[in-house]
Amino acid sequence: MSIYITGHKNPDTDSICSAIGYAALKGEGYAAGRLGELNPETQFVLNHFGVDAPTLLGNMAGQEIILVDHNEAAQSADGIEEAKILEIVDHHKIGGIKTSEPIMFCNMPLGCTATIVTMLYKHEHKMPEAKIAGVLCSAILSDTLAFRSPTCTETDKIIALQLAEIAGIADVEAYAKEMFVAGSELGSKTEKEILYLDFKKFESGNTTFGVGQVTSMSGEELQELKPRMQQYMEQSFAEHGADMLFLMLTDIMDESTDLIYCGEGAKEAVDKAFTSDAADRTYLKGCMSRKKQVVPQLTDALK
Ligand SMILES: [Mn+2]
Repeated sequence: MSIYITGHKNPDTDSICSAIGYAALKGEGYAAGRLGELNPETQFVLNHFGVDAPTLLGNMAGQEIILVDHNEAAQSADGIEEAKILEIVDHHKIGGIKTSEPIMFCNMPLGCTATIVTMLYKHEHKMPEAKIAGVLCSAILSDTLAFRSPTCTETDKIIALQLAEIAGIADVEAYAKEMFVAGSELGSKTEKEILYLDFKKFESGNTTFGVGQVTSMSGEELQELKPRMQQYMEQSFAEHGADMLFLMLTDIMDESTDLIYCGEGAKEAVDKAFTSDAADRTYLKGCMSRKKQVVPQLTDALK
């Protein structure tokens, strides 16, 4: 019987891929486990590299277990309090798990657990085989938003690029984009669901305005969405309870936002708020933050 290595419940790509990568390093007697269904992004990664999904684990009471990408009982397997934790490899805050004996506990403030797993390979003067390198690299790209997240360190980037080379990922940027597109489920959502994915209302003077934000790695996906959302916002305008509606279509790869809007006075507000040189005044290069780069400007313009 194998000792299972598992990430957290509601697993993300790092939780699944770090378990797979660490089980491959540990070798015979160890297997990767998971505590929930694979999300579409992770499914894409495993298909891409031809790697099997880890075993779905039940109650782990009385069993030996290794935790990756988490160290809190609330996020872990049912029965974890009665399980024997052998090791923990993680990059989160220390969350209160106690053990009765000393264990290998490797926690580092890096962007991804898969980075630490790769460091453990290096510690044994090894590197993962191609398909394992591929899933570990994918986890780093996922957790760091392809090196764009403020949590990403130089170490994450260096290791991801080393793994990419082993895995034969020629263009890391292009691969990350493909992975994020596969993982975003915008295609299956209604216009209303998309508008309310991340939507907040604000007030300035006597004007109530709503600003939604959709973030995507795919400029094409956003351009397809643009006319659909414009039409939906105009048709359903009355039901949103705002004088103006704005929707940020934020392209992570291009580091820009395309702003669509409707409501009386919205165009004037946009013209006043943003001094974009682009022919289309709603293309905002460098704009990715609603909180810092859109709401204060609109608030001022509407005063
Ligand atoms: Mn992680």
